[in-house]
Amino acid sequence: MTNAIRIHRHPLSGHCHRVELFAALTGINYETVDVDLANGKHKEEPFLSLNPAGLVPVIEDEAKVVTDSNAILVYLARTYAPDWIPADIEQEALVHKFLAFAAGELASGPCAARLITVFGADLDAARALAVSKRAFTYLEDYLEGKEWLVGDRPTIADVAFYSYTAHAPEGNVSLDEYPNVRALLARIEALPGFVAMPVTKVGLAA
Ligand SMILES: N[C@@H](CCC(=O)N[C@@H](CS)C(=O)NCC(=O)O)C(=O)O
Repeated sequence: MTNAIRIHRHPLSGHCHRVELFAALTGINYETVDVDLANGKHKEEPFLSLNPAGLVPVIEDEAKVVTDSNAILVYLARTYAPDWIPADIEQEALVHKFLAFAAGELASGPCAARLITVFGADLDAARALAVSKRAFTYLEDYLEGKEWLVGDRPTIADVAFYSYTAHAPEGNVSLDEYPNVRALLARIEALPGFVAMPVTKVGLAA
């Protein structure tokens, strides 16, 4: 890597934050480029040439363009921080399971709940809260006796878990009943290089 990686993002997007967090934790040289989602800049050129899906985050690493937050985590880890994906195949499979969990349950649970309170999205709040409860109940049980989601050190699974979980209260999702989940958040926040996403004072975070 010679030049800084460019992370095209929105500063209040958890999908974008997980990419920035990973770059910060691993010492990858990066700069952020804010995309004006409110004025639709992600649905027009030149952004659509980077990502025809019209979604942030996107990274540019020299001539390489990578889209989708979890795909970006895999790309950055494989290229610059291989310790963050386990070499053991069963453990790697578990990492992919938790990336899918972040793209599934966490996206339709706490992420959706927060889209309603932070951005006024027209989504089903009751469903988002129910999905969140199922997701965090599962994680709470899974994390019993564990320090990290996979193996004995942080991986990209923990990074993908972090942003929408930490900011769940903004979407009226309480983490009070999930001490193991909160302990994992605290472990991630204690890692060298950790960067936070700004808190929006809405929901239970008001
Ligand atoms: N699967 C994608 C989802 C990304 C995503 O939903 N990005 C949101 C911001 S959090 C976005 O760009 N929304 C703009 C829109 O839907 O028009 C990823 O993981 O990167």
